[in-house]
Amino acid sequence: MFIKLLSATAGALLGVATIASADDMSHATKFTIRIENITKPDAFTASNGTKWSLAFSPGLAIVHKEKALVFSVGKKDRGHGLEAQSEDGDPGMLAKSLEGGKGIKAVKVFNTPVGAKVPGPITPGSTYEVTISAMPGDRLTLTTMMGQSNDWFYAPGEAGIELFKDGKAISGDITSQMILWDAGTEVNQEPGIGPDQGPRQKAPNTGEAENGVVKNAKDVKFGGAYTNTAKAMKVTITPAMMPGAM
Ligand SMILES: [Ca+2]
Ligand SMILES: [Ca+2]
Repeated sequence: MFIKLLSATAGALLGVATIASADDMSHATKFTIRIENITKPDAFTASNGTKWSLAFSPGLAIVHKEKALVFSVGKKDRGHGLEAQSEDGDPGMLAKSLEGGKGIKAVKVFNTPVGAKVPGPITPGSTYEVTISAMPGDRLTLTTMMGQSNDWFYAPGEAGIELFKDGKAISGDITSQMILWDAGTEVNQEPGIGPDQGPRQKAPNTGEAENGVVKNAKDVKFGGAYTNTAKAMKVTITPAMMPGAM
């Protein structure tokens, strides 16, 4: 009886401790993330001579503790909203399904370019900015659609980006960690002219179903030409100065 009580008490104490640490964001570091479209207008020419510009869609900044919470490479899309993010540039459903989920600490939507009054994609020269708060051990996943594709999205590897190295907040250019992925949900057409791609499709979720898996776009038809992320965007992260650091 005594042992039972003791273990119940210990369990309760542990429970309390866990909740307290999960909620204790008073020592969190604030980070500002900038996603800049560094392409030029009409920078691309399709096989039929059509010139086109590249844009990136509204997306998400997700702070998480565990790996592979948004997608798994080589696995089918989970049906939680990555499809709408990748095909239609709409992060709303993915945000809703992730919010409050196990291992998810925060989900921030970015949808309004810096200096704009209304939500929209970032066209050449435009930038999204989003702020997050995180603690050592936290990871960051960013998602945004490659606007002239059927189902391609930029994100880091499935594990996310470690926001702290040896307890110190990361800072600077993180573009090299962003990868162009094919969500495996819609059959690819030639970028910039495909009739079922974001800017031209008749309605959201239009196009031939692919029934594929999430793959690095370098391994899919048409993908190879667009996988050098550093030619398309610049992503930087800046931790806020800690109070009293100056
Ligand atoms: Ca595809
Ligand atoms: Ca489509």
